[in-house]
Amino acid sequence: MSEEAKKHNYSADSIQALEGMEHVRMRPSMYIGDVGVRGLHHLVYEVVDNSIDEALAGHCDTIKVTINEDNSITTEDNGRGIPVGLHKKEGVSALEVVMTKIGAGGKFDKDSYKVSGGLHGVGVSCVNALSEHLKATVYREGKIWEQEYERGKTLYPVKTIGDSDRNGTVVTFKPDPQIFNQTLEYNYDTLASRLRELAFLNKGITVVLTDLRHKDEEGNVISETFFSEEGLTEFVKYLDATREPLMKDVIAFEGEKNGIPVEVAMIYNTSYAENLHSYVNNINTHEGGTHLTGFRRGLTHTLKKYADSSGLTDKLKFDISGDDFREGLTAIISVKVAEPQFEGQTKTKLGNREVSASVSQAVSEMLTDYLEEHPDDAKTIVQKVILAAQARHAAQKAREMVQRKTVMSIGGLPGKLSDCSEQDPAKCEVFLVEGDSAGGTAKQGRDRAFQAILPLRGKILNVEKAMQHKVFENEEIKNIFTALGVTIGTEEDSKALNLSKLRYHKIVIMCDADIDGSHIATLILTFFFRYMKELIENGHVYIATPPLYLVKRGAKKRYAWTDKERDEVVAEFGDGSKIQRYKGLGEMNAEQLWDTTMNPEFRTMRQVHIENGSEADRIFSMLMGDEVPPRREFIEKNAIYANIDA
Ligand code: 0RA
Repeated sequence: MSEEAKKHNYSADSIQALEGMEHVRMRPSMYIGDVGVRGLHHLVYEVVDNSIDEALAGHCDTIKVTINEDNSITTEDNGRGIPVGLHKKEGVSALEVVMTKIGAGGKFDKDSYKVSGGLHGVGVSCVNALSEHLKATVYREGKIWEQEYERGKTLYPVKTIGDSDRNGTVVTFKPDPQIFNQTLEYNYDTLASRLRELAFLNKGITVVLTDLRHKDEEGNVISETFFSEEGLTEFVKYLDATREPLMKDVIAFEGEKNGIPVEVAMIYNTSYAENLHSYVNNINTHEGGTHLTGFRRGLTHTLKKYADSSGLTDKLKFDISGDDFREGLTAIISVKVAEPQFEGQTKTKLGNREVSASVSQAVSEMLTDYLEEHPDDAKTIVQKVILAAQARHAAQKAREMVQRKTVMSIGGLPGKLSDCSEQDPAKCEVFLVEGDSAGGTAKQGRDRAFQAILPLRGKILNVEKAMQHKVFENEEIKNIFTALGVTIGTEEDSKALNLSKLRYHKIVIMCDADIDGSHIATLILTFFFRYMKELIENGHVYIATPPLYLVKRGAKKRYAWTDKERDEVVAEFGDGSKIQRYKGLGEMNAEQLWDTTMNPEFRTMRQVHIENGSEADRIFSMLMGDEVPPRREFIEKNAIYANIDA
């Protein structure tokens, strides 16, 4: 308690509440992760999670989220409504307690576990503390109740503003610019993919997202409704929409095992990628944990037993490894845990030991039944697993080759790499440049002290469609591995990257600013996403943004990155302006490339990060898979989906 507080003899609890709210404002990232784009969006998830809780308790079936014109957010649900009666201990309305007391968590009774939860499950009071203004409207007990706040401070006691026979909670909040200093603008797609994910994870709930900031081309309001009747089964189908399934049905399980609610859905497809997405209390556990271990164990066990008893593996001369059972597998594991222990770097790894057995049992049960009832599918899976095992043996050899080359560092670097002289990786950058000619320009233009250039020949291998050993045998890919100094774990079941010898902390993809260029950038990104995900997760991957135009008039010249910028420059320079459109990096000379794209003082680079793992997986499979039309449309619409300027 502060001295000031003691002097005024406030009640201990109200001081704690105040200090709690103030603490959130002083250390916001402790509560919402960061004060950038992520934290901003996290506020929405925090409120929505409370509505999801109401839905899971059986009191709510519709949640509406609206991005208002001024980038404030309104969420609305038809749950019971936040209680408004007198909170005995605090002496004020329960609504006020929920909104202004950190750790009140919304629910007062501890008997039901908090099933959903944001990054840290901190409650709406935290959103309130970080909003310059918030209004809570509660429909309950035949009346409409209201209270408003500024930066978490109550503006007036809870009042009634009318009668109503409905139930529910409406919260409108405007994030505080004093806290969110990076951006206050909500990204529709970011919210849409999280809300879609929530609808899949919690079937039967209707979630509506509306954007009132602008209209679409036809003048209609932008709005999407997410609703899933089948839950995870549908989620798997959605993720695999552009992959070719190996079986007709999604294999699914839903039930309780040792008191832990477990839901699993999976399907095999013809690809070589493993796509496991796991959730605990609706939180994506990027780093996995005991539920994922349980899934793997159950899967390997059951399939191994089946394969052995089927006789199909009798002639196999080598062991089948865990990985082989997961090639071409897309699966979602969702569990609900009363007191989840989150571990790991980003606190997204489930630590609760007991969960492993529950999931493993659920998977064994579900798979055993399925294999018995679908002998044809069972045979297809086993054959696929055998093929994977054979390919893995070939890949292992190829991988060892890459490894050996990486280990011998002297003379081991690829001949095409123009290395920098600096030795400290934290200060070094490497540009992956499309084509030898642009590579030449970049080599001349760079600052050789800390910038290295690795030219790549034309289109690099599409790893989405290639088997692992082909990937490791590919010259360009081998060059990337050796140039970066990255190796892959050789231990069974671990394809973990070893980044300790990473030679550059900034890896910059530099391609032409046209459709072909973005296709190549996407191929490289796909490779990083599937084979070096940790590089992206650790923020090492960037995309260079070369300008599209050079506008000249007399001695004046200026670069433009968009059509709008170009028009503005032309307007400023006036009649007689000459516009040069850069069709590729090759059209720039070394000095221009340095000035616009490589010089850290003036360039803008986009740092690549994975916003939503399952959505990223779906997009890469769509972009790089067999179906051409959705890919073309996407590339034309988005050029490259990376964000955040760096
Ligand atoms: C505290 C207790 C109860 C519900 C809620 C809070 C609640 C919070 C939010 C936030 C958004 N929508 C919400 N809906 C409900 C339990 C209510 C009861 O026991 O009647």
